[in-house]
Amino acid sequence: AEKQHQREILLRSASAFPPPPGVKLSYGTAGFRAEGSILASTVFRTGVLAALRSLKMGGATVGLMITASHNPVRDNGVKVADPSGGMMTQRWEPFADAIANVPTAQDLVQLVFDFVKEEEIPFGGVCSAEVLLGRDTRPSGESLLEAAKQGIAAVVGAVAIDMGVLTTPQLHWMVRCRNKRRKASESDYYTQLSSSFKQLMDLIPKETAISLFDTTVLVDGANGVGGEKLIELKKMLPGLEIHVRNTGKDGEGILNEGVGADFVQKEKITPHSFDLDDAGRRCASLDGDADRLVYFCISSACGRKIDLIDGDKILSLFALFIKEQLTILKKEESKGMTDKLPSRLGIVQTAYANGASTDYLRQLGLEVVFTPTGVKYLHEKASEYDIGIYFEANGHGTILFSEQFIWGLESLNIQLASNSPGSDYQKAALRLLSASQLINQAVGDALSGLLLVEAILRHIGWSIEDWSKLYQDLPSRQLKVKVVDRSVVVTSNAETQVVRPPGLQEVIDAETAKHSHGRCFVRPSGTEDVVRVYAEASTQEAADALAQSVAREVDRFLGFGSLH
Ligand code: G16
Repeated sequence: AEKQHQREILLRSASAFPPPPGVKLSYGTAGFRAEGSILASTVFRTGVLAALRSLKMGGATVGLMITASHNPVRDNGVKVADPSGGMMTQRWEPFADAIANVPTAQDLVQLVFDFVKEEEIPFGGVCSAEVLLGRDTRPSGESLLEAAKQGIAAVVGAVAIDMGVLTTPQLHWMVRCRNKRRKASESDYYTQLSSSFKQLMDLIPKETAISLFDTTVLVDGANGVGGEKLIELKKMLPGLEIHVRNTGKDGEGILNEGVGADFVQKEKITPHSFDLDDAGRRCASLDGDADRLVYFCISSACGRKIDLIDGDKILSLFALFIKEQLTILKKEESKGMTDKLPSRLGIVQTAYANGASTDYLRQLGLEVVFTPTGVKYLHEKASEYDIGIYFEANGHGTILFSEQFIWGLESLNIQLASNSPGSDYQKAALRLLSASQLINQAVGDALSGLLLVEAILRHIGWSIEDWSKLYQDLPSRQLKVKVVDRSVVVTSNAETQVVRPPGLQEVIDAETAKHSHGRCFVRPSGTEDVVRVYAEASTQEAADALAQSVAREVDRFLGFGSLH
């Protein structure tokens, strides 16, 4: 009887959300994305999926976020966060694709019942489920949220909790904390970030604490949710002056249009509201849902041109800091206490990482590994280490600390507090503990990343120029090509080689060979309807020429012939 009741509810609700005809969606790099106007059915169905995921995980809290992050304002999207706070398991992606594309409500019910049986999900009201909902500031978000709620309500026993307008990383953080039975409200998030930031500031060596450090950072909020949240957070951060621009309030501008981390990183020019008066200042840019962060500095003589400090350089800064603390802990004198601390440090990058950054990290003696694009892949790889630092060049990344490492560090801290309180070792241990509380370990988070960068720069006493000079990026260029069907491009080897269509890789190799230090790859985007082209070479002209010639080849193989 319960099953019949469940079947009827699901059928009735699903009938109210027919899928748009002729549209095929894929879960992609970071959930479903398309024009907001066609997504109601997809979001409804993702609501059903999220509730099933919670049931499968014994009623643990799952997250559902409505955002299209860096995409234009007309787009929207939806993705699911697993109980760990990370991305939904990839094992469920085929089901996500299937449920989004199944044509009728009857087919949907059948698909769900088959899946529930296969996955042995307690279905039909025998167990409860909980889904936290969040959305960014996109105008289509409100009605899509309603669709998500109805999808969740169509699963008997499932409860939706609307957390309101949030950054994507805030929602992931809340899911993670709730499942760890920790405080998980938005104000708890601000409290955790601000108190761990203050702890790090208190641990700054005296020599650098008194230096003439510029305490101001100018932040481009991408006209999205990150700006308003940062304004909340900054009230709790004495000693750091954060000036937020492009908050999206009062008609200040359009989400992600000429602003934001994606724009700054791809175009390498100033976002709106930044000009030559800001030359030499420390500037940062968030993306539309504040899961990406890049820094930049306006050089006085060059118009809108900037010195970009991308995800690779943020990663390098984090790696330097962590390595320094581990080196202090592993010094001869403290060996008896620290040699049991598991501390394998791993760095995870993608093919977009600037070659100079990988060289730099390897010169530091660090282990660097590569995965395909997409936080879900980097995160998974980074979690194999005691400390895993991952970043995409576009500014998406974080640091993961294993539970064993944190336990080890906590017990070490207790020992040090009684044996050598206030020693360098104890401070190093405390810095690592504070960093682990400051950085959002659920997912890359521009707000927590910004605070960690600010604390580390202050710790080392570096200006933005010092940081920028850590190594010199190889000139690079990224382009997008509109193609008829991007799914025909298949890549291998962490996306550095094209396997299909046949012949394309040979052409890329031939073009690349024409340039000194040339490197080039193409891959289908998982968030936009384009094929992306990345090229690197020893001069900017050569990187531009390589990217353009390969873009023309992509167009010749797969496109509309518009680049010829
Ligand atoms: C998402 C993913 C990132 C990825 C980016 C671009 O970012 O979370 O991992 O780098 O899309 O992906 P693609 O090149 O496949 O379009 P965001 O900030 O848009 O959520």
